[in-house]
Amino acid sequence: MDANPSYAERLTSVSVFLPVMDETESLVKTVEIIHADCGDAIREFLVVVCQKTTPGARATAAALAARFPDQVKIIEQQRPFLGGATQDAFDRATGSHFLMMASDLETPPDRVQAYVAQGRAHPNAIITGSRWIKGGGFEGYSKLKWFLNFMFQKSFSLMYWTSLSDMTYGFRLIPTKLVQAIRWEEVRHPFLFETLVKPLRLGVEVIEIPITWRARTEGVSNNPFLRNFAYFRIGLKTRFYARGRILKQPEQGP
Ligand SMILES: Nc1nc2c(ncn2[C@@H]2O[C@H](COP(=O)(O)OP(=O)(O)O)[C@@H](O)[C@H]2O)c(=O)[nH]1
Ligand SMILES: [Mg+2]
Repeated sequence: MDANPSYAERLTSVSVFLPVMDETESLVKTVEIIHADCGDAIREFLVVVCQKTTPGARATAAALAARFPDQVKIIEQQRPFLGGATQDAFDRATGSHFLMMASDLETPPDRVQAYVAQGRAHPNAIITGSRWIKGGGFEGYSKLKWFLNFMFQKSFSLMYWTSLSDMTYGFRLIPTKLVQAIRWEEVRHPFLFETLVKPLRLGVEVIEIPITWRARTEGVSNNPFLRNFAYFRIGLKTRFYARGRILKQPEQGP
């Protein structure tokens, strides 16, 4: 495969993606913690709401936008589901890097400063959270999901011949130009996996940092259990894609 162009020479600013369905206190806490820990590095918080977002969550987002008018931007989602919400935010991001996370505290905001530090040291890489390496973990995850997740990670790390331990956790920092160059397909949760396997196929460096996942206490998941099996499709397809099918624009010849 050809060498990749550089997607970011430096980390200058971060666009933080916050999708919202039913989060209120969790959303406020997320923004407050990131703002206090590494506010200088944050260009914007892209708060994405959709038709199903509860009135309480919408009011909370509006109050945050009033409190942090220069940073909090509210986006009305056009494409469907979580993957669609992320893609809508990709189109609007102006920071050098894009931070994918959630607003339900299952992507702990007090770890964002670690992403920023790693991103500064490795601006052209993806920094991704791992629940499977030393220092990371699961709290309140179902035993069955834990086992299936482990098997899934092992199968795909073999298939992609990579030592990565967690390819499905949607807590990751990616150069914005990279996410804007890729042709995305999934609109539901498997999109979280797509944002890892497509860059991997392009040969982008991926660095893991340990994160402990803790089950949310506010609101409910929007990903029913059986939908987890849909993750296979994008993983299998992408494994055999050539570069030209992953990128939006064909690359210029030498
Ligand atoms: N705007 C928007 N946010 C969503 C959508 N689906 C999920 N989210 C949010 O994305 C985050 C992750 O989703 P969640 O349902 O917790 O999935 P899980 O953690 O994989 O079970 C949460 O903060 C949700 O509120 C969606 O269709 N639109
Ligand atoms: Mg969640």
